[in-house]
Amino acid sequence: MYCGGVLQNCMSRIDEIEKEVFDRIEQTASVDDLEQISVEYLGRKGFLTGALRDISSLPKEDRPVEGQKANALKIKIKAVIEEKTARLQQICGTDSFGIDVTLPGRKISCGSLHPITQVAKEISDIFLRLGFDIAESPEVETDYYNFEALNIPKYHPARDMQDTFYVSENIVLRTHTSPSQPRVMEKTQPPVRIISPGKVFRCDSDITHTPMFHQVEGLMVDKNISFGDLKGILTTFIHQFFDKETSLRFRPSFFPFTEPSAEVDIRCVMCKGKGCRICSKTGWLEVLGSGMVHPAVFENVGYDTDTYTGFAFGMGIERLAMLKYGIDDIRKFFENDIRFLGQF
Ligand code: 2NM
Repeated sequence: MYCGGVLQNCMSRIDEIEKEVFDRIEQTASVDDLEQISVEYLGRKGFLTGALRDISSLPKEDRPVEGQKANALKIKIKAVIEEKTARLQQICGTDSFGIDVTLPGRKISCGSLHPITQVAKEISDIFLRLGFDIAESPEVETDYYNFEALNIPKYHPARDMQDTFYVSENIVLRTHTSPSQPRVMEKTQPPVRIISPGKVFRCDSDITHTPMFHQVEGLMVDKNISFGDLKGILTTFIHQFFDKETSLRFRPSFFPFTEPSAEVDIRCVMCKGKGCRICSKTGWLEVLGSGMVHPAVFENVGYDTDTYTGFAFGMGIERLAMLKYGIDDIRKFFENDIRFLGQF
């Protein structure tokens, strides 16, 4: 029976395609190859598309059977390629958008406390363990609490426009955290044991001074409080904040609000007393000011100076943080460089 070249050709081509296409799919391990096979067989100029087109030249009665066969094959090739593509993408970790889902995730940095906040907390914790409470007060303060109540006289250089930020004639940005102390004493009778951490402001700016910095000041008032109590509390503090081997000395000084007054020095943390640039060759570093509260301060708040005595002290948080961590420029704390801040 004459079967015609076209029919013969077309039927054998579909069978042939079926035979070879699945072998090719089976043998490849690449998504790109699968894409290529898809184009070769199912694309507009593909083998199977060509075979389907040729069906129109078959005898009418054969067309439905051949057409179905070719269409079924087309669907099957498509499904097998899709399945294998998905499997390969899963193995090599690329999703359908080409994103490699096996890459490690990007780190979400969660931030940390500012070193000054950390050191303020460390200082506060030491005094909290020694029985002190925390007393805070306004950053914008009256001339009375910032100076007058603390026995700082009208002509004192600290009150000069050059040193203090004036908001108005009688309102200043506090130059120390001491004003919290007459504020507390006015309202509470002894015993008083408080520390006051916070921001303070002075017209000053160089490598060791910023116009805003932080202080912790402390006050202890009761019957029979002596200079020995001051030495004991501050020695304990220094040994806990630095380390137990740190030597310290109390050096006579002057503050309007204390009498007698003493500065506390520690052995230089850099040269251990040999003398270096950090301690200006003295072997000692000044870390805080202190003294027995001046009777004039007690009179201002209505305390009986025959019954009560007390000591007070003050320290700069930036300075302590710089000494503890070996930081040479105070401005680093305020530049907000994450490479610096992230180290603490
Ligand atoms: C210092 C040094 C010495 C101090 C005194 C007072 C108060 F209110 F009780 F009088 N508060 N803080 C004081 C004493 C502060 O800072 C260097």
